[in-house]
Amino acid sequence: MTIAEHSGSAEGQHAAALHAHVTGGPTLPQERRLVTSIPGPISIDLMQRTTNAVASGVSTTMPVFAAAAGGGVVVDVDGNSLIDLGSGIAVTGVGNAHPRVAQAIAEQAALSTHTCFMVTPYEGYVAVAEALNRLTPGEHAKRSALFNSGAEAVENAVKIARAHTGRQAVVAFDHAYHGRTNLTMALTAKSMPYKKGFGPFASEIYRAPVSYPLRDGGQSGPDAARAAISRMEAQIGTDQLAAIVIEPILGEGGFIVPEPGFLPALADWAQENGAVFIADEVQTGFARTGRMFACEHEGVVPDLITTAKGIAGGMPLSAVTGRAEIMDAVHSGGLGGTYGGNPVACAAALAAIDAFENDGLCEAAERIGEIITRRFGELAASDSRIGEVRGRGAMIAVELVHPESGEPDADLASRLAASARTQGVVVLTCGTYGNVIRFLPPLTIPLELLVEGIDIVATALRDAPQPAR
Ligand code: PLZ
Repeated sequence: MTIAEHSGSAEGQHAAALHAHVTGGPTLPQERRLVTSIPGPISIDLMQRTTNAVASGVSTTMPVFAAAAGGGVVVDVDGNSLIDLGSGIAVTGVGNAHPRVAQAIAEQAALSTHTCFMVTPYEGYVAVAEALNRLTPGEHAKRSALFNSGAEAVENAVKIARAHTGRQAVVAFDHAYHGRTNLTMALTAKSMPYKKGFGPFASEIYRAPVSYPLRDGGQSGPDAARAAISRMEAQIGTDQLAAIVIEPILGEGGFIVPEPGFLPALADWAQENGAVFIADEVQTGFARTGRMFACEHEGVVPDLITTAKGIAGGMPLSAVTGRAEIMDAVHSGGLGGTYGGNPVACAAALAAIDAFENDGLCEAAERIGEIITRRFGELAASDSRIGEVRGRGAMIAVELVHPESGEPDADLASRLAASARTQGVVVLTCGTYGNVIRFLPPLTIPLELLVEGIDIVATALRDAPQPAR
């Protein structure tokens, strides 16, 4: 039996995926196909094993086990092919198991899986650093250091900023998300589920208000920045401030796009006062917003930029990149970690970065954004449960509200997401109030599949019972 003939079964899908990896040839059939109910019987069995074996604090969005993924689909162990509108939380921008990434991983894994850059270094790490120094905003001299996760990158950016400034205080914003480690929990704004019961948190972290156009009474960007700055001046004192950490679009907090002028005003103020401006582009980076980095939409040049997620096509890798004089302020041996910049992850990153630069993925992100924004923008005109459609490129959110009050409607968001998921669409929610549906498709998703996926979400919204008046 050929792979094509066999492709109805889970084994066949798996074989087809492996075949694609080895040959760089055809990817999985780009279709939504349900052959069982969701979840199917094999997933249900695996979920039972999960309950017995995996700590219950680790939850899953969908009780559906993946067997293979690529282009715009995730194929589950029961042979269902789901439309992927989440990219494993904004990671597989180049597409899951991208053939060139998979090939680079296989080739590097056959040569060496690990030596530790701090023991016997290897070229791949240096090449990733060079690529990041070249691609990130600003023409100044830069250095990079590599780590494993987004949280680890943010922690290290804070360490570097403190070493450089000799100051301790760090400001993060309302609705921020920076990770789950102790320092990054302190930076993260939302208590449930990230912080509850896990304190005490790292000290010398302060919070400032952010520009949230839907919910801050229509403040302009510069006005919102002035409010944040006066908070920082009053509560910290500018000579105590080591760094400002901000996501150019606040991701987990609800894809909040600050009003124009907010980010540049903060960056200018930080520079005038000797504080390090850190852009956390873990979620927004690598073509996701239609530019290589989201800061570029407003011409903001951060002192330090943290990256992860999209950087390596799904391999765990993260980085801090920034001004040479800030990065080099740390004493020798002050930064590192056993696995940081693992050679297999670096090989994956070099292949992924090549795809970001040469496969038209920024343009793809813009097209994706136009399609989603148009679809939900039209709906919003006649459905007052849509408070706002916002975002940039392939990072678009629909914030759902109670029409009368404008209050967040988290229940509607979770019902919509649940309905779409049982129909074979992987869709995520987010937001401080849990009332935001977010779209983060792989940038390689075929557009027909994207349209089919968002139609299912839009129809679920149309069919969701309106609240009693
Ligand atoms: N900074 C801006 O978006 C990770 C979190 C999912 P890690 N966002 C997804 C979850 O529930 O854990 C993220 C981010 C921004 C930092 C991080 C942290 O990146 O790789 O998850 O540590």
